Amino acid sequence: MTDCIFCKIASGAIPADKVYEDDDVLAFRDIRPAAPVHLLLIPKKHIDSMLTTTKEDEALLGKMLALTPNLARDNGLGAGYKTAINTGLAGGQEVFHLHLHILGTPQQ
Ligand code: D5M
Repeated sequence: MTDCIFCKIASGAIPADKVYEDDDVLAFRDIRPAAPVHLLLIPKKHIDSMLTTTKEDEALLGKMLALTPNLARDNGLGAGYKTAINTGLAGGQEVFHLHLHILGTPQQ
């Protein structure tokens, strides 16, 4: 989707503070952090929100969730972290490209 900001980040058309990338997903720092560490994990493929996922997205969604412990550990959140997916306008979603928030405070 050409007017989607997260598609533009995924394609490299606009910059982001990336912390992880592979063929399917990308993680980068949220520009409006709500915690000392605040990452966003997105599929590279455009999906509007959880409201528009299909059965064929199951493996991708599972991969995203399964990646969160390593992403958290690599960014100082090995002791624990919070995940959130805002879904739809009524769910507080602002950017309509599916993303998983990973938030936390590094422990000493
Ligand atoms: O959260 C959307 C999140 O996306 C919000 O926390 C700000 C963040 N955001 C928006 N634009 C950017 C760019 N360009 N880089 C990094 N982070 C960004 P939502 O769940 O939709 O409410």
